[in-house]
Amino acid sequence: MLSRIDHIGIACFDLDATAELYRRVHGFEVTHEEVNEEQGVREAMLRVNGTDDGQATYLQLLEPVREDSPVAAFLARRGEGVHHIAFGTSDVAAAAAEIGGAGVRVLDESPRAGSMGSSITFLHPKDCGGVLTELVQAAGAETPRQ
Ligand code: CMX
Ligand code: CO
Repeated sequence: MLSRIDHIGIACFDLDATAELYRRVHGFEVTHEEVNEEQGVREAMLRVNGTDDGQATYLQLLEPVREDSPVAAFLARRGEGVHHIAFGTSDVAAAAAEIGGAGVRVLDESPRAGSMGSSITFLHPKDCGGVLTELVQAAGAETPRQ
């Protein structure tokens, strides 16, 4: 049901400086940038492998755009670093229902808008071994089961 790693989310204070670090040190380029007001972040996607067809794997750099956002709280508490891991699925609502049914807290009542037209939801880190976990249904190649 969770079939691949979609992205790893990394919290940072300065998106442009961190993107430059990943370009210089790792050789990864920013392939997409957007602001997600609902999540309170400016984000850059750095494609690690694959093509933008819904099957690629990315690093997602996250800079808060407001103080009352989850990433701002994380940075204040823990500083910069890995914030979440995101698994790809062909049906995020079904995956969330199944995982929620097993007693894991799903943090969204229904899927929300994620990067590049994807649908996303989050699982509570305290129910996932200390790892904030995101489920992603990419736009495009992955379509919901009928
Ligand atoms: N990873 C692991 N643990 C985390 C965490 C994270 N990213 N964020 C918080 N925690 C832990 C804290 O360390 C704390 O643990 P202790 O009580 O043992 O110290 C506990 O969770 C509560 O922390 P908090 O600072 O009080 O945070 P909240 O409970 O207010 O919020 C969470 C935590 C996960 C519910 C909230 O961050 C959330 O709803 N996240 C989902 C949305 C999100 O993160 N959006 C940004 C990314 C957008 C994108 O990927 O597109
Ligand atoms: Co993410």
